[in-house]
Amino acid sequence: MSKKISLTRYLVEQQRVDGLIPGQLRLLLEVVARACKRISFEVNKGALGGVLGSAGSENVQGEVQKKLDIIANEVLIEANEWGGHLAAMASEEMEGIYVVPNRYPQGEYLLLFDPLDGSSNIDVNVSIGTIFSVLLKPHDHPGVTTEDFLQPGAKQVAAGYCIYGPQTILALTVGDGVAMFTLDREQGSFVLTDENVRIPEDTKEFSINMSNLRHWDPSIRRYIDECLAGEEGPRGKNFNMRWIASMVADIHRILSRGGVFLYPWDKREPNKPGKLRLLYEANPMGWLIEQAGGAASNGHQRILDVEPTALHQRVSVIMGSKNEVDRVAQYYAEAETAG
Ligand code: P6P
Repeated sequence: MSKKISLTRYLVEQQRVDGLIPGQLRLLLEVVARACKRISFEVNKGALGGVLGSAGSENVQGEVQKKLDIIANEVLIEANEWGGHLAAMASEEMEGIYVVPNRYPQGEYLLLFDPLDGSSNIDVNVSIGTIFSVLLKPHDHPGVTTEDFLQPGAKQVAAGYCIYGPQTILALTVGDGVAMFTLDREQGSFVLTDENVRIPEDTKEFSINMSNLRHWDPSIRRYIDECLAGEEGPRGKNFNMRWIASMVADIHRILSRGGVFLYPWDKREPNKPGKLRLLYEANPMGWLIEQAGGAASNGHQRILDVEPTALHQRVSVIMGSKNEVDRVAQYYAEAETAG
């Protein structure tokens, strides 16, 4: 029977070995994991816990909030505000930043999260998840402001997600590859189940919402049409398609077996670069994908190099198997050259 390595032991050993995880960051990650465990238990109650359905309110994005959106957000705030490792938090569910109250010690980290991604799937029992990103607060001034959060994804010091599916699995990177931990419900702890996640550079599986086809940029249309043309077409191979409408679930599949995920700009909202949020969806997922050997682009540049200008700004997302992401970027470049 192989020895079970808990998340705590993994983080302690990573801290001891390579110093990538200072004590305060290790504490923060353990608190986030405990909050995700609590969210998992709430999600699993479903109708029995009275947690399904709409909360009768809208979030800053103008989206109807589900009861579990609000529960998950509150769990993360309450779990993280007293520990002394954070200066402030930002959430998809809150318009402004949440500064740690004065009654608690202030730390040096900033925590950003989408507390429950894929909310439209909650009421139909399809996988959903929590996405989180950790930044260091700039040290050049006292206090903390919204501008402190506006750092490119390349500045993250930790990123991960917790997927609430048939298993509850935490995926994590601190810049030394991607590790995955499965929740052992009998012990109530996360156990290391994959410590070297790798994405194949090639794939035969793409992930996009096909109902938006008529709205896409021509470069996206060209890429998908070639996938659909199969082995008779220019790609010379047949493709499969998956779309779960939960970014966490689609990205988890890609980290587990390869693939390419696309949520590109489309002409339904021409003034918005895309649907997904840069700071607490695309950046953490983009770093995980890169750390597993994949690529993450907005079609024109590396997602982690995008300079943020607003807390809830959106971005076009193409991420997964490197050769497919590069091909889409090549099509955008060819279109720009052709003018
Ligand atoms: P659509 C969930 O609402 C989300 O933000 C992502 O998790 C998911 O990939 C996407 O939106 C689904 O969008 O337009 O297919 O419903």
